[in-house]
Order: sequence, then C-alpha cells, then structure tokens
Amino acid sequence: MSIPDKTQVLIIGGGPAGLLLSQLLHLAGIDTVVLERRTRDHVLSRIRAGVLEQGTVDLLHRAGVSGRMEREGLVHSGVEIAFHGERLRIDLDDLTGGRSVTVYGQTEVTADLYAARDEMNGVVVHEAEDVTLHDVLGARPFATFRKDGQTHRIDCAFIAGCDGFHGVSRASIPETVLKTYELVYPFGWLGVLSDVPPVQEELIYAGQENGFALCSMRSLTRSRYYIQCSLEEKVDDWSDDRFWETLSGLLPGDIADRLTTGPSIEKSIAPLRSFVAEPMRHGRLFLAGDAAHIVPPTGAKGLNLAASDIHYLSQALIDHFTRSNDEGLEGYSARALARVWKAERFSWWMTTALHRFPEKGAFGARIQKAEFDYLASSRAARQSLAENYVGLPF
Ligand code: FAS
Ligand code: PHB
Repeated sequence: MSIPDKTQVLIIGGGPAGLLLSQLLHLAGIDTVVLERRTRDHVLSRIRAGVLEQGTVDLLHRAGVSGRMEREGLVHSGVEIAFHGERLRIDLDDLTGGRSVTVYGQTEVTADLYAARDEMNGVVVHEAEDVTLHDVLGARPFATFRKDGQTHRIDCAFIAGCDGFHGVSRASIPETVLKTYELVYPFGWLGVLSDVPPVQEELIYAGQENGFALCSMRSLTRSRYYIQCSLEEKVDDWSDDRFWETLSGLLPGDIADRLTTGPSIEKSIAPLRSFVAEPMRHGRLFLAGDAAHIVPPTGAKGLNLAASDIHYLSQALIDHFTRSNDEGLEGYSARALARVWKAERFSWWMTTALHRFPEKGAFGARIQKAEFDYLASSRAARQSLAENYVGLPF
C-alpha cells in the first residue's frame, strides 16, 4: 500500500470509532487515513461489546454497513433483571414507545466496517508504530510513525484520536489542559464465549448474594456469559467447568437448570472503571470513543458512546469542509460530554445496583434491595432504566 503524505482528517485507531468516522467522512467526500497500531487480525480477534442502541443501528445504516447486521442481528424488545432470586422483565418496547436494542457483536461491526473501507479503497495503515502527534495547536497538524522500518509523516487539517483508553491521542494533551474523572471498581468481569444456545431469548442481568452474572449472546447458537470476579483472578486459573459451575451458582435456579454448557472459544477478564477526560478537543485534535471515556460494561454503553461521539464529530467535520461552518467543531466537546456523562451515570448505577460490594456492608445491601423493589413497583423507575438502556437521543 502506498502511504500518502497528506490527508484532510488523520484518524488514529482502527477500532469501531476510527473506522466509522473514516467511513462517514468518505461518504461525504472527505479524505481520511487511519493509522492502526495492531494487525487487522488482532483487532478482529477482540471480543467486546454485544448490544447496539437504536441510534447506533441507525448510524451504521447511514454509513452503509448495516446489511449483515440487519440480516443477522437479534432485535430485543426486552431485558431481564434478576435480583436475589426475584426476576423482572423490563419491557423496552412498551416503556420507550417502540424502541429496542440489537444484539450484534462489536467484532462483527468492526469486520463490516473494515469490509466497507476495503470496498471504497479506504486507507488503513496497520502496524503503524510509534505514532506521534505534532502541532495539534497549529493550523497544519501532522503525525509521524514507523511502518516496516520506514518513518512516515502525514500532514492533515484535523486529527481524530480514536485510539482507545491506552492510545497516544489523549496522552498528547498536556495534563495542565486535561481534567480527568475516574472511579475504579473493586472487581472485574470474567467473560466466556461458547457455541451453545443462549439460556434465554433476552439478556439477563443477575445480581445475587454472591455476585453478578450476565447472560448475553451473539446469535441463537453462540452465547456470551460474564461473571463478577476479583481483580486478583487470572484467566488461566479458570477451567471451563469452574466457570460454568460458578455461573450456575449466580443465576436463579430455574435459569441455571436450563443452562447449556460447552467448551469456551474465548475467555478473558476485563477490569471495570468509569473514566472521563475533558475536554474532548485540543486545538485540531478531537478525541472520540474510549480515547475519551470508559464505562463499566454493565450498561452496554461503551461502543454506543463511541458511535454518538462519531455522529457529532463526523457532522462537525462535514460542516467544516463542505459549508465552512465550524459551529459543530466548536461545540463538539460540550455536546459529546453531555451525552457521555448521562451514560456514565447509567452505567455506574447499573453496576452499583447489581454487583456484590462487601465493603458497603449491610446498609449497602439493603439499598440494592430497595433499588430492585423500586424498579419492581414503579413504572417510572422501569421507564428510566428502559430509556437509558435503548439509548438516550444522540
Ligand atoms: P477501541 O479500543 O476499540 O479501538 C482503539 C484502536 O486504537 C485499537 O484497535 C488499538 O489497537 C488502536 N490504538 C491504540 N493505541 C494506538 C496508537 N498509539 N496508534 C495507533 N493505533 C492505536 N463495551 C460494551 O458496551 N460492552 C462490553 O462488554 C465491553 N467489553 C469490553 C472489554 C474490553 C476488554 C474492553 C477493552 C472494552 C470493552 N467494551 C465493552 C468497550 C468497548 O466496546 C469500547 O467501548 C469500544 O471498543 C470503543 O471503541 P473505540 O473507541 O474504537 O476503541
Ligand atoms: C455482551 O454481549 O458482550 C454484553 C451485553 C450487554 C452488556 C455487556 C456486554 O451490558
């Protein structure tokens, strides 16, 4: 591949945020280059999010990458919350006036985006090493990087930092400028992917005396399960049998009785944190997705927040290049953060309501019971959960 020495928008990171931005800008006739540190196989080997908000589904449709999702994605009009043996279905359709979520793995979304980029001859440079951003406060920012031992420079008008939590983009903003907010949870999620039918048609978020479990899926023949685990756990210490036994003990009896177990095809532990970096802009550098914020996956918001950031940023860049209007760019950080913080709140609430926090003692446990009882007894409480779960408006 020949690597250009200039482009209009340079995108750091070839995950869902970076690829979606590249695709949307390309459709508007704006030139981009994506610099991705890892190989495509590595990016596509990651198993992450599973639930797409309606807004994300609509945006993927606008990006022209929704064909397979519309064929293979599972539209869910409800989700179940189980708490200490009691079960409550949240009727998303009824409570939100017909909105739903679509179960379709982030891996598939990313694969569909890569396929579309290839089809439109999009420039994605894999194994781009030591990406370094320069002159982001000037009118002509640029990045340098190494590829196959050669040093390259790409000049651009704007840089989109879509390089995730450990990327170089947020790290390129001086600490004197950036304000960060963080809450690290005292546990992680041990996740397993297995080619077994899901235990139930809809997702189940289960908070029990001894911990939290999530029953999710990728299709009607491929399940995704998570259990709360301590941060000291090592994935190698978890045989499949140990995982299935622990999961079973975290589910209501009749659900556990229906559990189909099988060999894991992926097993990983993810830490849980809430994190926001402000502002999401520094000169001509714009942060989007995990580069700017992280949510605990309990609310299924991580990937969906990346989508809403890209919705705002792509529109702002299109307005700049096609209408010489910079209102969107000027307002991008405040607009994105307004939605980010509402998703941070919801993800924090779902996590604190359903996970085991021994350090919070008996009072904390009673508050969790009160949260569930309030949900069970109040349509307004269920409506609040439902409108956040399907996704607040972009
Ligand atoms: P990503 O991290 O997906 O992509 C960033 C890309 O930038 C990566 O491909 C990386 O290789 C690249 N990059 C990094 N540094 C670079 C550099 N210096 N130069 C060039 N490229 C660089 N969300 C949910 O909703 N549900 C879940 O269950 C869930 N589980 C998760 C599990 C894990 C282990 C992680 C890390 C995240 C999980 N998430 C989940 C959140 C996840 O889905 C993110 O929200 C989503 O990947 C965000 O997409 P991006 O912002 O594109 O960041
Ligand atoms: C998943 O299927 O990976 C998934 C679903 C819902 C969540 C988190 C993860 O809240």
